[in-house]
Amino acid sequence: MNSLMLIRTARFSLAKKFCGCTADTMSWLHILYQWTTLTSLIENPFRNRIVESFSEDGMGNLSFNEFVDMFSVLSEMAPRELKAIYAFKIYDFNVDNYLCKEDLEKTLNRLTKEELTPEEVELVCEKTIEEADLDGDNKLSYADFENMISRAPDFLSTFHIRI
Ligand SMILES: [Ca+2]
Ligand SMILES: [Ca+2]
Repeated sequence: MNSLMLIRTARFSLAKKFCGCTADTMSWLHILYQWTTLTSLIENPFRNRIVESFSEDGMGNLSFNEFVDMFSVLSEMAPRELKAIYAFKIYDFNVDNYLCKEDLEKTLNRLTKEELTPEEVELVCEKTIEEADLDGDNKLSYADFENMISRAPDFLSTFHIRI
């Protein structure tokens, strides 16, 4: 099954989840209700960033298609590469297409629920950049990031929810 088919299957499963509604008949209220009951997303420390990253305006205002795309990428069936692309977008807090130390600090604080001291966070982020920065520009491009997560197979598990 290729990536596109996987996404389509995920969309189909999502549509079924919405009580068999089609996109035309589904009300926004209904979507919102379903959405708030998806506790796995609600509990995700990146929920705001996830929603922002999937919205064209970057503010978290999702069109229906963007909403469906979001759940397609979060589904367990989504290809790993697609998850990696969106994980990178989600961690890129200042939206400059690189993960700098500040982006990584924000990411780590959320992943660890702010249980680390600022010094520990700084140390981990410096180490991460040191190890993953292949071209030596002191920030992580998508290529650097992809190489980093290829060595950590569980890394993308934050981006799974059951649909
Ligand atoms: Ca950035
Ligand atoms: Ca780099």
